Amino acid sequence: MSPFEPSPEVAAALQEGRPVVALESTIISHGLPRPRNHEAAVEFEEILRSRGVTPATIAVLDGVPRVGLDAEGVRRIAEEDLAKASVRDLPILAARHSSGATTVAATAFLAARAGIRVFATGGLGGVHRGASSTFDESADLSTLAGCPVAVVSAGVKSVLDVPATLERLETLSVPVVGYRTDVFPLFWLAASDLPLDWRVDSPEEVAAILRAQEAAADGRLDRPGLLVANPIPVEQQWDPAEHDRVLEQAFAAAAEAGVRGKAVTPFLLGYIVRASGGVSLEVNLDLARNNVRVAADIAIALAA
Ligand code: PSU
Ligand code: MN
Repeated sequence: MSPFEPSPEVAAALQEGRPVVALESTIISHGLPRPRNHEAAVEFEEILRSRGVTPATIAVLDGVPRVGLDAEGVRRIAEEDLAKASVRDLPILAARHSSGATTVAATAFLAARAGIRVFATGGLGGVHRGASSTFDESADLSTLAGCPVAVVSAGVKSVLDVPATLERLETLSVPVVGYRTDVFPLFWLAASDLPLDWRVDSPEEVAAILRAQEAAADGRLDRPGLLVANPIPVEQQWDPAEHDRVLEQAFAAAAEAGVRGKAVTPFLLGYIVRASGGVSLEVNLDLARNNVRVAADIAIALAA
């Protein structure tokens, strides 16, 4: 069995050197409520197609890692109760012929092996608050250290320990660039007080960095990716006071419910959507669309 199966559309685009952008499925399956999740999955693909970029939504269906889904595959990731699958889960799903929605880590892993160099998501996983005792740090970080993919993300969610996440990315030698920003963005909010070393202002600058990374790697594929931190435009961000208030409630609810491990992120996201009266969901969709657009521009620059 092939380790992954590119769709005919994705295979043709890669073969011909046309731009391709990978999209993850955990955000659809576990990060957004139904039925908006299906609309979002379709819309992200449409944004890419409207710019001449081939979408490669990635998921494991019936044991086969799929790179690029058809309409039925997109429906399945939105409507079925799929396992949340990180890199370590891929062989288990394959052995059991099971399906799973891929996290940023698993999506980046499969994208890199398929030859896709640009990936759009909402927010990268990171170091959870309290990680110094729970050890809860997303495999998104360590995986990016060994997968040559540019991940366009609106930073990481403010529910995480954001300074610790940036420290870990430094330790793992994953470069971080701010896209038209000097500070790290906070998912629903455009800016944190955490400065970044590097700022880029155009997709061509990102493409140049990706080419330099490739040139420096001597053909190796087990090399770091790139985190492109792309803030939501400030006029679209969530009200910061409301954000702080709802987050505090969400942490209290998670503690009370005793949620742990990989259930934490979906729990907090679901709670926050309800407690914000849906406002956080609209912001989440806006920042994800914004990331898809920037990823398209980068993929086009890279293919040029
Ligand atoms: N951030 C979001 N929405 C999400 C996720 C992150 O705003 O749905 C998902 C991504 O798939 C990410 C995963 O890879 O959560 C990280 O989960 P964990 O912390 O369990 O590694
Ligand atoms: Mn975790």
